[in-house]
Amino acid sequence: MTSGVTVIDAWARPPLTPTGAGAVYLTVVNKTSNADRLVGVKTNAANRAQLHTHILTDGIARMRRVDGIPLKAGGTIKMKPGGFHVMLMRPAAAIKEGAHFALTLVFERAGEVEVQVQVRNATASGTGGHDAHGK
Ligand SMILES: [Cu+2]
Repeated sequence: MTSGVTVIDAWARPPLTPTGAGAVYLTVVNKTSNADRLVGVKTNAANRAQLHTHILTDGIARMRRVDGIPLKAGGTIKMKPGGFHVMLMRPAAAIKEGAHFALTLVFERAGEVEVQVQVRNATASGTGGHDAHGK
């Protein structure tokens, strides 16, 4: 399905504790000439998935749930540590390093876009991967 809205570089951080929440980071690319809006997220890999952002309040980063994330015509949404992310509440035990799972993003205009998410090391920065450990 070529909706004109694609998702690239989707990866997840597994929960730091067995009962904790995981987070997904990805980049949405809008190749259409229409503005859109990311309004929801679905996955079988967690009890619940939510769109979150980080807000700096008095020097302390806090997470807050958002109803939607605007996507400009020809624009991108970059989800990365410290900013927008998909929060996985009570993720499945299978969410561990090296695994993959399916995530569906719901857009107001483009509809549903499914993406495969790669689970990386919890301490990975998001660039570099395993090789970044060596020095
Ligand atoms: Cu969060």
